Amino acid sequence: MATHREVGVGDFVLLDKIDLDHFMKNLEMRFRNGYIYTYIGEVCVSVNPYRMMNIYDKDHVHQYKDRELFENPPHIFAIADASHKVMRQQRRDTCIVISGESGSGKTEASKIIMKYIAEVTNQGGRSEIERVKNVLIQSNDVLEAFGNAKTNRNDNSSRFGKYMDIHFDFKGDPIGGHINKYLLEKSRVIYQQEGERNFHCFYQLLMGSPDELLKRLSLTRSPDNYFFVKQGRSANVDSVNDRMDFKKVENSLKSLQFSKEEIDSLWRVVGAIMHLGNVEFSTDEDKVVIPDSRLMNTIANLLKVTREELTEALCERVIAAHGDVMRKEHTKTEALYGRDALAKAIYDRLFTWIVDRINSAIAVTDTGYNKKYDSSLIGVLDIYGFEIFDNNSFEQFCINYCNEKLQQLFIELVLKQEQEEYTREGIEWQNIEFFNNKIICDLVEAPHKGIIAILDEACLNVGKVTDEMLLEAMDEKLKGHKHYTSRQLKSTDKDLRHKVDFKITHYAGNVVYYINGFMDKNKDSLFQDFKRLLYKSSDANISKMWPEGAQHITEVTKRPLTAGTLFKNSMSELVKNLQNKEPHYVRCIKPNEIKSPSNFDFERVKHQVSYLGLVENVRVRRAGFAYRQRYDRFLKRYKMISPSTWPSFRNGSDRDGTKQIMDEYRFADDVKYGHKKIFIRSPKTLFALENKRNERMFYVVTVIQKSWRGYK
Ligand code: AD9
Ligand code: MG
Repeated sequence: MATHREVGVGDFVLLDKIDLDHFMKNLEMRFRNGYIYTYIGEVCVSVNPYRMMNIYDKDHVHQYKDRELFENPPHIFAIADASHKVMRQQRRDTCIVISGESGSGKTEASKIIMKYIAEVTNQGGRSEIERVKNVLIQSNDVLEAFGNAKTNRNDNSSRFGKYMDIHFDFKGDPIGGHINKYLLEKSRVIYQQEGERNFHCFYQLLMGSPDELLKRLSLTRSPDNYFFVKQGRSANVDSVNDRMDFKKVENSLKSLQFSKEEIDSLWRVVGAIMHLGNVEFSTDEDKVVIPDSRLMNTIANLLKVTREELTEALCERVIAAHGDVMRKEHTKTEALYGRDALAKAIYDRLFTWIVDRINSAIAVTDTGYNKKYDSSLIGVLDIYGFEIFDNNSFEQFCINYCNEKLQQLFIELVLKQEQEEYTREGIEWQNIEFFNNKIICDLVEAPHKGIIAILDEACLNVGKVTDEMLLEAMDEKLKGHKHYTSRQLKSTDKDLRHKVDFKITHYAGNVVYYINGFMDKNKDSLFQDFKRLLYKSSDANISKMWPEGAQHITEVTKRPLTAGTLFKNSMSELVKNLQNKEPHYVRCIKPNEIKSPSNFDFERVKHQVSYLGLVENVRVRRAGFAYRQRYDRFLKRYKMISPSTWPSFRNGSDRDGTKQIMDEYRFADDVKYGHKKIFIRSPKTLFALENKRNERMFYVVTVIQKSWRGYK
């Protein structure tokens, strides 16, 4: 058994001294002794253990079910339970925001939360609820197969953002849900850095599918034969079992009510993409041609389009000018660009289609028990973590911006609002300084002069604006911004290697972005020809993925929003959505870069603790108060511990009743009385109150039992 010292404190608020040093000592001691969770009040700090922990079984579920946070050692189950309890008892929508850098354990945390919720619900064993629970859990396998990949940070890195609402009926049982996905990193379909892989599904298909399916898709088992999946030169990953995962995904697809035809379409699209990567172009009398017509046959068969039309769409485009329709042949570069854009787009549409299909399997129906209008929900946010690679492009820019937004939300909800509450309640308060990253969010998203706006403007003139010109425009508008540097502005900066690098000082560290490709990825355009081609596919599922292909070439389309602006809008919607719910936080920390269960890289962890603002979080909690509650609720819970308030308090307001209890127990020094709420400084006081309440409950139950016995 570990002694108290080895365990450290389970809530950082209880530290003797609050500074980075003491925080780190406590965190390290707990990690080294196998305690991966620690609270800051109601925030759960989690350190990735990089090993299987024996703390998620049924006994643990039982231990945490319907308990208060402080009644048990810190655990993510307690956060899930708190969220479920608020939702069930107060009928309020709640959310659990999981944040932390890439590989810190967010996705695992979200799965543990879902597993807990599945374990504690449906005690009545209703079959429809059981189905919903299975579907919610199995959707993970499918989403991870198509949306996760091995990166140099994490063998199972989420390459899309996921926000999942789980709806509950009045009994607190899950009746359905909805998944929102954010920006899939589709550039991975055509390119992977050294040491990385394409999305898992490609390797699962190659390694795990039966011979018969592989033959139908004209594929061979070896990833080395396919350009789109071999570039990272790391198809085999120790921690990943593609063969088994393929079976898991197939089972899950069936449970999610994908029909046989749909599953068939899905793998055909994945196969077609791999073949597409092998398409080469050559020139014949200045005309771009595809020498390998067998390959074209294969792809056309898989996508159920004609070989002629597929070849045409890859080698030329149809343009409409002044009402005339003309054909224009591609150059070889354009053809290659088109091929890659097509592969990315097909995959992206496939992923969207999969999410839509899952959503229809888990949709809350408006019949019988499952009435949407009286359901409440828990939202679980698991998004890609902050990341820095050797080469950072538009995707990292979006991912890191997303993490800035979440950090901003944390500051707003946990630090700022907390301070504002003290002011509102008339409680004396000393301000705590913390770094507010709003300035970085503005750098990216401000209208007209934020990076996304400047990029959008450049994209209006794609082809005319060069990378250098774009960077000049950025330098012009962002000159003097503390968090922005470019080579032009500061040629001595050793981080900036290329002429077209720029650097953002993010809340979590410096990231150098290579601007090459930003405009292209932001504009995200695809030749119309491809859209029409796929819309005409005789495969109804594929055709459905391309509705705009129905449009005639001469129909004028509005300029679509850019990828950057769409992402910015979706982030702003996400934040608004989360703000309307009672938030619960899990802050994940990555202990080391080598995926080791025993290595605690002190400096790396310290860096994360600093940028996450965790010490400030403790200060706000402690300089403030560990617990606050409305007087009416407080009295309802604790009135049984004093004869003057039990069974009801008649000598004044709820505030007077609360004061009566606290005075009686000599807790007055640890308490402040706000306008509507009581504020208790130390969790120890709360423990004492809870203990009294438990004693009293025990006494009451014993008396009742005795009286029953007498009755018999
Ligand atoms: V990313 O931003 O999507 O790249 P995450 O999601 O933060 O990242 P993930 O949950 O995928 O990280 O965790 C990375 C790996 O750490 C997992 O694949 C597990 O091998 C390991 N891990 C994380 N949390 C736990 C845990 N609670 N127990 C055991 C864990 N292993
Ligand atoms: Mg993840």
